[in-house]
Amino acid sequence: MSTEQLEQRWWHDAVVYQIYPRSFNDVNGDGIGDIPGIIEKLDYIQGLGANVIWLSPVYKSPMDDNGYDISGYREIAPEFGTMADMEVLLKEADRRGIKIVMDLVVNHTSDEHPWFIESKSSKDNPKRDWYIWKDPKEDGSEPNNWESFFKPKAWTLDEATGQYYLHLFSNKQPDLNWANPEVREAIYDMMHFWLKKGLGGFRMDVINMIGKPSDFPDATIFDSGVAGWEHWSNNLLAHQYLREMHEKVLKHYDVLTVGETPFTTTLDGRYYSHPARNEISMIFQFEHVSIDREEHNAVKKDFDLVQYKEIMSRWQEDLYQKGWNSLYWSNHDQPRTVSRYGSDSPEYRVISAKMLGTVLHMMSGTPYIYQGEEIGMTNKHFNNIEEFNDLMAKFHYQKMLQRGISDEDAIAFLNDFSRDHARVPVQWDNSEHAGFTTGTPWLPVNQNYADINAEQAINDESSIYHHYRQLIALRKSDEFGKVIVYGDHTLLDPQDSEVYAYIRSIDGKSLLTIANFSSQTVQRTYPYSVKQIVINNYPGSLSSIHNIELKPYQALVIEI
Ligand code: TEU
Ligand code: CA
Repeated sequence: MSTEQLEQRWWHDAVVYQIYPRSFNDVNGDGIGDIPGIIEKLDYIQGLGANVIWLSPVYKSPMDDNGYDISGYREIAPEFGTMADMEVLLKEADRRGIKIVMDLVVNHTSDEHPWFIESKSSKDNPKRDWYIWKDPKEDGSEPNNWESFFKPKAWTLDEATGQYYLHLFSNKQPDLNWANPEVREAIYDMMHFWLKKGLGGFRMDVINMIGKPSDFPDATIFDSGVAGWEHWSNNLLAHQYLREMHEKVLKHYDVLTVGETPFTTTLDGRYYSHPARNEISMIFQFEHVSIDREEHNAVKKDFDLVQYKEIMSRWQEDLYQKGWNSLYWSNHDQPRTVSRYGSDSPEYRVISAKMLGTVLHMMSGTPYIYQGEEIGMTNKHFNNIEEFNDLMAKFHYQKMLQRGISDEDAIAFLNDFSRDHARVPVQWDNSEHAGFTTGTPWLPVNQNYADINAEQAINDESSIYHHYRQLIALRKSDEFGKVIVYGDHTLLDPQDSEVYAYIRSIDGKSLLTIANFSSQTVQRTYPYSVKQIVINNYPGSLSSIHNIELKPYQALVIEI
C-alpha cells in the first residue's frame, strides 16, 4: 500500500514529551511541581525538539492518586497554579510551536467530585444513576467478584443507602456510568470547554474500560491480578462511546487523541485507530511493558529480546496503513527506561540509554518521551515500604505479604517495578534537591543528581539529551522524515537474542537500525551495502556491515 491511502495528519511526525507536573519543576518552593515551573522549562523542551506536551492531570483533586482522581474538571488544582497560569502555558507553548495535550480522566471521578457527592446522597437523587450503584447479594456481599487495580474488591458499600458502588481503581475513584446519556453529554461539554482554549488534544485515561456490560457478570479469568477485565475492557460499548465522542466533539477539532488501553491486541489497536472508524488517533498498548513481570504473582521475569521484537514488530506491521502506533518505553506508571531495559551502571548508562532511544525513535508511530528519560534518569533505591508514596505500591505490598511473600522479596519487587521511580523529581542541576525545588520535595530526589542532571546534559555534546535531540531532528528532516514516519517495517533475524535489527523503507529509500542489547561485543553480518551512517552512539565510521563488530549497547542507523 502507498502512503497516499493514509491521510497525513499533523501528529504523524509529532514527538511528545510527557510531563508529570508534581515532579517536574517547582517554582514557588512548596516542594510540588507547578504550572509556572512548566512554563519556565518550555525552552528546554523546545530545545529537545518535541512539539507536543502531554500533561498528566492538573485538575482540582484530593490527590488520592496524584490527580487521576478529579474533583473539578474545569478547575486547576491550587498546588499546580491557576486557570490563568494554564492559559499562559497554552499561549507560551503555542509561541514555541508546541501543543498541549491534557489528560482526560473520565472512566472515574474523585469521590469528592460534586457529581458523586450528589449521587451518594440518596437513592432517588437525580445523579444517582451517574455512577454505578448495585444492591448487595442476598448474603450482603459484593454484587459480583470483580477486583480493583488498587483494592482487593471493585465495590465499596455505602452504609447510608445500603448499596455498593463500582470502582475499578481506588475507593476514592468511583466509576462513572457511561450508559447514562447525561453523563456522556456532561463529559463532551467539558471536552469542548478545554478544546476551545486551544488544546492540542487528549490522552484518555483507561478509555477502553468505560463500557460496562449491563448485567455485570462475574469474572471468569483470574490470572491478571484484576478479575473482571474480560468484561470491561475493549468491549463494543467502549467503541460505541468513542464513536459518539468523535461525532459530538473530536471531529470539530484537529487534535491528537491517544487512548490508554491495557489488555489490547493489535486488532483492538486497529479498531481504535483506523481513521475510517472515527474513534481516536492512537492507543498505548501494554504488551511490551508486561513482558518482564507477572504482576499477578509478583514475579520479575528476564527481559527477553526475542519476545520484545516479536511484540513490537507485530504492532508495527499490523497497524501499518490500518491505524497508527504510539511508541513509548516509559511513563509515570513505569520504572525508568535505562534501569529496566538497558544498564544503569556508570559504565553503560549513557550508551545504553542512547541505544534504547535509537531503537524506539526509528520506528513508525508517534514517540513519547517521559520526563527525565532524555537525560537517562535511573530507578531510585527504596529501603522500606514507608519510603514508597504510590497507593498502588502500598496495595501490592499488602497483597504480596498476604500471599506469604517476605518483606524483603516484596520490597525487591517494588524496587523493580514501583510507579514511584517515575515520580521522583526531575534532576535539573547539581544544586540541592537537583534544582527541582528550593523547599522540601514531596518525594525525595535520587542522590545521583550530581552526575545525572539536565544542565550537565545540555553542556555535554555527547549526552543522551543531544542524542535524543538528533533522533527527533531526523524524524523531522527532509532527508529521512518520510521513511521514518511512513516507511514499512521489516524485522531481521527474529531469533537473534542479542541484536535488534530492522529495516524501514519507502520510495526506494531504506534505513537499517542495528542495536546490540547486550553488554558484550558481538559479530554480525548484514548483506547490505552502506550508503551512509545516519547516527551512531559510538564514535568512528565504517564502510561495510558484512562483518561488523558491535560494541556493548551499540546502536547504528544506516542508510542502505
Ligand atoms: O493507569 C491505568 C492502569 O491500568 C494502571 O493501573 C496500570 O495497571 C499500572 O499503573 C501499571 O503500572 C491509568 C493512569 O496512567 C494511572 O496513573 C492511574 O493511576 C490510573 O489510570 C487510574 O486513573
Ligand atoms: Ca510548587
